Amino acid sequence: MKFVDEALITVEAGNGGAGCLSFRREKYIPRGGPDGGDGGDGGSVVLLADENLNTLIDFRYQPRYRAPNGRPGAGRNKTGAGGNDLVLKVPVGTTVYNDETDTLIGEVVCNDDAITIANGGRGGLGNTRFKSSTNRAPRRTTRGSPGESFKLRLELRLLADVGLVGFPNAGKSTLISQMSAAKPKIADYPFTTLAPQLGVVSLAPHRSFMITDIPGLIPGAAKGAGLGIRFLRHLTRTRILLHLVDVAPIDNRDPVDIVETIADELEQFSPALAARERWLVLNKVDLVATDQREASIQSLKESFNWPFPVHVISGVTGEGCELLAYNLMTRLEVLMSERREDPEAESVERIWLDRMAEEAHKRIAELREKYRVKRKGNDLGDGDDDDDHEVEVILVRD
Ligand SMILES: Nc1nc2c(ncn2[C@@H]2O[C@H](COP(=O)(O)OP(=O)(O)OP(=O)(O)O)[C@@H](O)[C@H]2O)c(=O)[nH]1
Ligand SMILES: [Mg+2]
Repeated sequence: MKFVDEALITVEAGNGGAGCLSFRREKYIPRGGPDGGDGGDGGSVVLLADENLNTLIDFRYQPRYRAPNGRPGAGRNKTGAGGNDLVLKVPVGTTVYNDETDTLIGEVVCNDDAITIANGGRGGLGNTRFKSSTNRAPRRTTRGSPGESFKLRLELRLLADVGLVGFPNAGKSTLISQMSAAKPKIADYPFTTLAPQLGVVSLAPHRSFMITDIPGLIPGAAKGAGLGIRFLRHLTRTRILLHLVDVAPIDNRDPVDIVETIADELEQFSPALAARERWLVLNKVDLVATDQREASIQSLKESFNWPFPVHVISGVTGEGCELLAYNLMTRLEVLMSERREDPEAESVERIWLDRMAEEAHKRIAELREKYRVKRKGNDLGDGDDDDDHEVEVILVRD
């Protein structure tokens, strides 16, 4: 299944049915009064979150949606049938924007969350409605009002508690496969991961959290290098970031330098995301000779002078992974209960989430525009598919 996290769609709600002009005609009842019924309301277009979905691919194949019109009213005061709502199922975590005004319409964050994205038109009034003491035989009716119609942009941001960032080959996918049941592709070349992966880290019944792995970042990612920064959007709903770094890189680059490079890219993408709680994870410790391990890790820790927790692990041997999972779970529980019990903490978190969402939305829109201009320059048309990757994505939830 192809992972698509953006789609442009056009939605049209149904028009209201017209009101009816009719008079009662019955044997022995001369000049029966008006009996024209109202038109039915047009169907609305509704987004419904479905936890079984995890891509917006279907909306790429079918970009137009129209809900049925309401039926006209009829004689004998019969109201026309309403048009049924058209329900579009989307993955949990989908946000919808009006593409023309770039305004946020809403988002669905829980299974079965629903939002009406285009309201159906109201049915018109039949002539019965215009009966009065001075006008016993009104010939007036109204037409139904038109349904709303919009060009919308759907954006999917995955919901996870913990997000992984790091250079390609840092070992992100190895770690997610060590901690969860997810089985992402792992290889010793950069950009093995082409689309976000999700995994559930389960410590005990009712003690689990979601972790997401995104493609690696490289210098210049904010300007579109490598797979770019567009996948960073999927970290903007996480609570803790894990910044993974290879402590023994093949090219002997300085890990401190590597981490700073990524931090710069995060900052350019979204200052709010860059300021989020980000734990440092020193990975591949098994590659450091045992007798030098303690000293070299200690000196690395000192040069980092990291403001958040630092963990030392090996994704391959599993060393340090259990402790990392345990500490993450404990911290997430503390953060969750703070949010629940302290309205102040809840509102700070909401503001933070909104800022990250807005910054991510803006940066990705800028990148999209840049690609569009570039494609036009190259005469390649300006489709919306510049961010597609023909990849297989496996989202493991359990
Ligand atoms: N020795 C050792 N090798 C590791 C460790 N973690 C990952 N590797 C190796 O490093 C290489 C890259 O690992 P991945 O998990 O694919 O790295 P990634 O960060 O997901 O890379 P991208 O998807 O390209 O961004 C693979 O060959 C892994 O086997 C570790 O703790 N120790
Ligand atoms: Mg990977």
